[in-house]
Amino acid sequence: MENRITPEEYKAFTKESKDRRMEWFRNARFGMFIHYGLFAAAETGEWAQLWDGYTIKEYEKMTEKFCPKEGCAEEWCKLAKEAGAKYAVLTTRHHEGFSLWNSKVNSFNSYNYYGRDIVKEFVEACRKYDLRIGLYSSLMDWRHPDAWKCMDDEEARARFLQYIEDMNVELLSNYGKIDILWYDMPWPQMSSKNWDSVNRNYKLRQLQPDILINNRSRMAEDFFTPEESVSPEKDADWEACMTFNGISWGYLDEDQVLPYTYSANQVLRMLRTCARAGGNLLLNIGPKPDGSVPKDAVEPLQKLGAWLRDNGEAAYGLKARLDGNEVGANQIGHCTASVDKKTVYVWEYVWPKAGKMSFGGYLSAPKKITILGTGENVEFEHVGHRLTLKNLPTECPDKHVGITVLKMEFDEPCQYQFSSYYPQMLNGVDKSEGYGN
Ligand code: FHN
Repeated sequence: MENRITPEEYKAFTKESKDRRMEWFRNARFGMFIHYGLFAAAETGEWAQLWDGYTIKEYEKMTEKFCPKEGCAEEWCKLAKEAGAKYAVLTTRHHEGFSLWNSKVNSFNSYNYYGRDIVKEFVEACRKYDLRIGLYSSLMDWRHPDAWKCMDDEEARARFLQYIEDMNVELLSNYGKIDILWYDMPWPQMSSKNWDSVNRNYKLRQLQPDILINNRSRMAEDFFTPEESVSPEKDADWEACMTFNGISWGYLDEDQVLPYTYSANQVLRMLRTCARAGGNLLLNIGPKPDGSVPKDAVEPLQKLGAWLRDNGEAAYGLKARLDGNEVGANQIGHCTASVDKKTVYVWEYVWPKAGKMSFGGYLSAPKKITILGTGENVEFEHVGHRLTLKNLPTECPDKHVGITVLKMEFDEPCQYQFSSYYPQMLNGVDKSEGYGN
């Protein structure tokens, strides 16, 4: 491979442009993951080939049931936009090894079977709906003859790494500007050295100088990817990727999976955690064999989008990366805050019917409190460390999902101390036990 680079040189190369490249991502907050592939036709999850024990030849029969309808990518992106997503990531080739584009490297592809370049359709739909574009690329492959031999056969490893690289070069050369390369499942190689990630990623970055690469080629790269749990990375960019049901990334029968499908409220709680801790949520849909969006996901996404259109200020954009007790709310709500902490957004999950509510621990008083979704002013008083909101509407002001955001504006950064009336809770408690923090 020409013009190789050392890990140290590569790190310096990516560091220099990182903040510029990451700016849109750090403001985006919410993306839609789309797991589409032959596995949709199995209707038992994207690992069907392995878990259900198909041989490669038997699994190829899925091509008979897989039937992408015209415009399916447009359906995904239209819904993503309506849901308030700012970017979308498509599985261009999952572990099954079926490429959703007109690949000259991998003949097992959607163009050769159906005359459809689905990656092209997806990219065009993203641009139509003003979504940033992410392409998912599985390192693990259940078809290629060298995919496992490469563990202990140097020639097989060279061939397999070249195969993966050549497909990624196609993806990053033939479809215009791509914003994210989303690697997945770096099996069987257990190190970036064995994947030759530094040099392969360096080559790909020269094709797309602004691209963001996730941490799944066994290197930290631009952002971490906690999966199926919204677990913030303390001092790094991160994106939590979540199924819509806690069971499968690939399509499952939309009627049977409905009881497990997250509600808009559950998704909003994930989004609030991301906004408070400086990360993104990549929420997945698993389209049906014909590419249709599974109906169990539609209503929650539509409600989510309606809520974000009224309250997105509390979620999108750079926010203070708050931890512990820097800024708080109460037991029935949690908050996010502007970077300068002069604006605090309290996301009240349950609305008090008594017409009043208080927040302890506020050492400073806001100059103004409004209901974000309606702009309505809120009466309040500040005595000691306590904010008491008065004459509140007895009906929940948010009509989308019942989560009302109170926007509190301060002249100076908000001064807050949890349990300020009981400082001994913080001072005297042995924090090693995890209390008082
Ligand atoms: O094995 C895959 C899985 O099918 C899915 O694509 C997720 C998405 O992050 N990644 C791998 C499991 O970590």
